[in-house]
Amino acid sequence: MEEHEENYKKGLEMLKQKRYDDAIMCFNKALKLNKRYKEAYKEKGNAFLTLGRTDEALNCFTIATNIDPDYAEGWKTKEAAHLLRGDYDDAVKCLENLTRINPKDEEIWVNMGSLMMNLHRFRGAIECFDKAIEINPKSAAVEKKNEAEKHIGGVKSREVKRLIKKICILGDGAVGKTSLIRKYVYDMFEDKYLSTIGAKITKKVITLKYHGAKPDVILTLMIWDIAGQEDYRNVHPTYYQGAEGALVVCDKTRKETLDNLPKWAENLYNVSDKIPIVFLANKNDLKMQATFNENDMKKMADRFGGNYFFTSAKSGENVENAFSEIGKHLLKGE
Ligand SMILES: Nc1nc2c(ncn2[C@@H]2O[C@H](COP(=O)(O)OP(=O)(O)O)[C@@H](O)[C@H]2O)c(=O)[nH]1
Ligand SMILES: [Mg+2]
Repeated sequence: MEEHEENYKKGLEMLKQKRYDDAIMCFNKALKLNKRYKEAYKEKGNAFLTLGRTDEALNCFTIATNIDPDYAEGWKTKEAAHLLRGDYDDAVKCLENLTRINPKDEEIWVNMGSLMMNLHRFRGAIECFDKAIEINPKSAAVEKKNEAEKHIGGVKSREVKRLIKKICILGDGAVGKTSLIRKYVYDMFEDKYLSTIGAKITKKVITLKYHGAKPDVILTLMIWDIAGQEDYRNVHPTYYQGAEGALVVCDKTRKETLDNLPKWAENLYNVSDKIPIVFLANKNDLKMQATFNENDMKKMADRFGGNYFFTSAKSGENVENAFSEIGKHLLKGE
């Protein structure tokens, strides 16, 4: 094996052991020996991405795809980096390259169409879905195309303002975060699971009508859910980056989850600005097993100037209200 390959292999091993800085060093050595080593650029980018250093990651992916514009893996990782940063238009461009490289890949067309839907580029989305349907007449794109067509029919000439905002949902394991999102949203955003940082993104579109006084608002909430590693000391900074609001959840049947709420909030504020937080005491349907009361919750929320709700992902109690409350905060500056 040549020396640059050896360093590359070593770098992969370091990645496996989660020694990201060491991995970057190995990839750098490999790249010194072979300046056009696209795989090494891609993996170096992945290491940066995992460290939350998205600018440097993007730089690596860009070099990799410049070296070889037909390098599909390079475009895929670049797309993920753009999604993490919320550069959705740039993510679409990566997908365009992937469709150029693999024009017969149904999944890429569906992904691109779905992303365009999120950006309210409905006509572009329909074109993508058509391609997917051409490849596979039974594609999931059939349903999605119908949805896109409905949007085009519905918006017509009224002026609308379109916004995309990221919020995240925090709290100890098993308090009901994922259940709350499921209750609120059915439209999973491509089930976009970002394994490097252990997050899952779900999309919900809310339309707010002002009846002529102001333009209507179509607000797309990108809801980030933690998957695994539900420990406030262990959350990837990228998870918080760019969020404009947060739901911080505890479980009414477990007092310690309430005691942990301030830690979640403080941990968030270490990375983000002082974005609005709404606190939730979930599982309010289990009245007999309650371990704290409204006063405890109010005291906690007051410390952070946040509102609070008692919710139940089971009965649906206050679920809509909790998300609307965050929505209201998000629109304040608009
Ligand atoms: N009774 C009741 N159970 C709930 C409620 N929300 C979640 N659960 C249950 O609590 C468990 C953990 O929920 P999950 O959403 O996975 O929690 P997460 O780890 O915070 O995402 C699951 O068994 C849910 O069915 C609720 O409001 N009431
Ligand atoms: Mg969960």
